[in-house]
Amino acid sequence: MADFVRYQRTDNVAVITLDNPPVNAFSPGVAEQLYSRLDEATEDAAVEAIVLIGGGRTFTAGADIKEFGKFVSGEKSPSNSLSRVISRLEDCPKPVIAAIHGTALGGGLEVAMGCHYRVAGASATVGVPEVKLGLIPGAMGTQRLPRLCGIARAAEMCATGIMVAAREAWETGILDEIVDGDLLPDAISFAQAIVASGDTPRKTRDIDDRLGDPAENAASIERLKQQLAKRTRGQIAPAMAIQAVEAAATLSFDDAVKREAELFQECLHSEQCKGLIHIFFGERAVGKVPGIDKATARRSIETAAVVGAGTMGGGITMAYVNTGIPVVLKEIDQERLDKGLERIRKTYATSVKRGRLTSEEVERRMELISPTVDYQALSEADIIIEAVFEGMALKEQVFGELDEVAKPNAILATNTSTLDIDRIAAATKRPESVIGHHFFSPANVMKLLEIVRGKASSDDVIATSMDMAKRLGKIGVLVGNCFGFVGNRMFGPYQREAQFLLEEGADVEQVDKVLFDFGLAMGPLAVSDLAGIDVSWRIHQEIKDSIPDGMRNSLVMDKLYEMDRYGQKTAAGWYRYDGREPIPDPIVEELIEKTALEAGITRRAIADDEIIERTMYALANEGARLLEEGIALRSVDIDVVYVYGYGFPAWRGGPMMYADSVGLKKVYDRVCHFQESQGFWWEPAPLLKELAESGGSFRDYRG
Ligand code: 3H9
Repeated sequence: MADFVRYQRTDNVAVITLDNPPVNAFSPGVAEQLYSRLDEATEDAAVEAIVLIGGGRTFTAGADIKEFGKFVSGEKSPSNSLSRVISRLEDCPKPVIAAIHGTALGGGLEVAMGCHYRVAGASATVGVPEVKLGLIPGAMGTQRLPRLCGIARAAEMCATGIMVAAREAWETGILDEIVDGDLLPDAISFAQAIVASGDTPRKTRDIDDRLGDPAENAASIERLKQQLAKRTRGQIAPAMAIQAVEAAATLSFDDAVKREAELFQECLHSEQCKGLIHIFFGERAVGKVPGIDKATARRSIETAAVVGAGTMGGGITMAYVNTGIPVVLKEIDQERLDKGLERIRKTYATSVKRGRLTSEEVERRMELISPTVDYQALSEADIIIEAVFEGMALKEQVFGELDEVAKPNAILATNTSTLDIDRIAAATKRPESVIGHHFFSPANVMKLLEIVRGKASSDDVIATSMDMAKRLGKIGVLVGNCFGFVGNRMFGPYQREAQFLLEEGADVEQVDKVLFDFGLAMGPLAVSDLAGIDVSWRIHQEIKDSIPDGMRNSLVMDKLYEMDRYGQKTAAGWYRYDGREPIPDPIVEELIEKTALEAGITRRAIADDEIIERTMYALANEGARLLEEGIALRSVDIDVVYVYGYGFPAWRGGPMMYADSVGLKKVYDRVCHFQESQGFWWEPAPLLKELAESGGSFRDYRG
């Protein structure tokens, strides 16, 4: 077994260093080795105090998340080695000081709280983010944290998983000292001062004067629960985290630890924990693209240009200037340009109002934008992102013009959400420099960037695009070129089924409510109103000729378009709107009923389960096609696209993981049933059939 824990002595202080790169997670063996090193330090008569520090970039990121799946599947028996070593730290007769740099997270902070004192570098952060994995702190953290910073603050930290900066952690009592100099020598001096004071080591479990006033705690927790009701809708771990922390006030330390263990196990065995861990690793997996690595050349990006100052162009401009990259913003005339700039200013003004930005910061960002109506002004940009209307002819024209003015090594990116990248690239004499950068609205907020590789896109353009996503604070997912790429190609069948269900007897509110309750950020019809019925109609015109004969069409949406009901922007679409508040509209209900009658569709009561099956299995079936065609690299890439671009609940792990959790045999059987009862568009994807018959899963499918 590798050496995960190093030991050395400096004068009368033993320095124990965790050394399990990249983040010193407590992988199998780490806790055991730490235990032995503590024995060694205890037995060494020359040692009077111990400093525990992390090697490399961080203290420790806590338990090894990869291990949890093995416990749940029974492959390994759950280990309590982390708790055992924390108790060993606290019971150590010599003072133990945690020296924290980087992050002390989850089990990492629990280890630090088992130490008698904590010193940290000024840039360190601490937190218990287990809830983001569908868990609660499970190594006595829910009991030690309130003993340091009070029940109210501990409940908030455990239930939200927020990271707390060193200074605030010091102010709330989690840290004892912040050092400005070199961490290790300062931590050693701190340890020697403790020795010199002659104080007996202070156990966190014995601190009983910081829990806070019961009435104030109750009020804070009530407020916290209200905040969480919306933010963590559907999730079980946040409430369990609060329950565990509250036990600190009513039970003895040992009994409360038992309660924490029960709640931790319940979370660990939940589907939600599986889903969230799948997304945690998925977020990191999507950055790994076969054939692209650190050695792949990159193009340097110091300046950008955006063509089109509409909603998308404005959002993309903000995403760039927020990162400090100057942007030339191009429109066809001054009026549109002014309107676009006004929209950007308005968005920033809202951030100032909410206290998220200062007016000075807004001015600094606005100064990074150079508005222009002249194509020549784009000639110095390292990357140009086109964000004009969704129409092939217009995009071809724009790329032809960009080809004339852009400098030789510039990346030419299109923000198209559906169109053929290769055709757009063919409008230039440099298709290797053309790539899709599909942002999601609002582009300055949404975390997903679908990076669409054309057949000629060069490796350095792909690698630079993936890096650029990170610089913008986004998650870049590389996908292949086809109509709608990953996200919108799947969204087509999903929307189709939602709209067919209306014609068959469901109402707008029912469909949206069922899917909202399933966990989606918005129901499909509310999304359609937000995205714009005119936009969907325009896309539909682009692909009309390629729709197979006999394909059933969603009839109502075209009629809404003809009635100028474009959604939120016209205050009427599937709903009518009072501001942004959707209100069910009897006119739409009548329209649906009339349309169904004319089409000869007999309406019936639609069960909620059918709404879930028809929409979710439509997603999974199309996702299976994307996988077998290689448009998506892995099923988790699809899941990440849906969680970060389409408001799919992360705790369900994304649509492919959801299908896996239902069981592909069942999904396949239902898809076959819908093919018989609905029509040929439900034909099962060959990959779905193959995996259903072989007992496989999307998750384990490797192309
Ligand atoms: C816990 O502690 C439970 C206990 O309460 C009770 C137990 C009984 N385990 O994010 P990065 C990997 S639950 C395993 O790209 P950064 C990560 O997958 C845990 N692996 O770097 C990646 O691998 P690869 C509570 C982990 O600098 C590599 O490390 N702790 C773990 O942007 C680099 O990660 C958390 O939830 C882990 N714990 O960010 C902390 N952490 O190179 C989760 C990371 O193969 N971690 N990896 O792709 C984080 O938030 C970030 O990773 C961190 C570093 C901020 C630490």
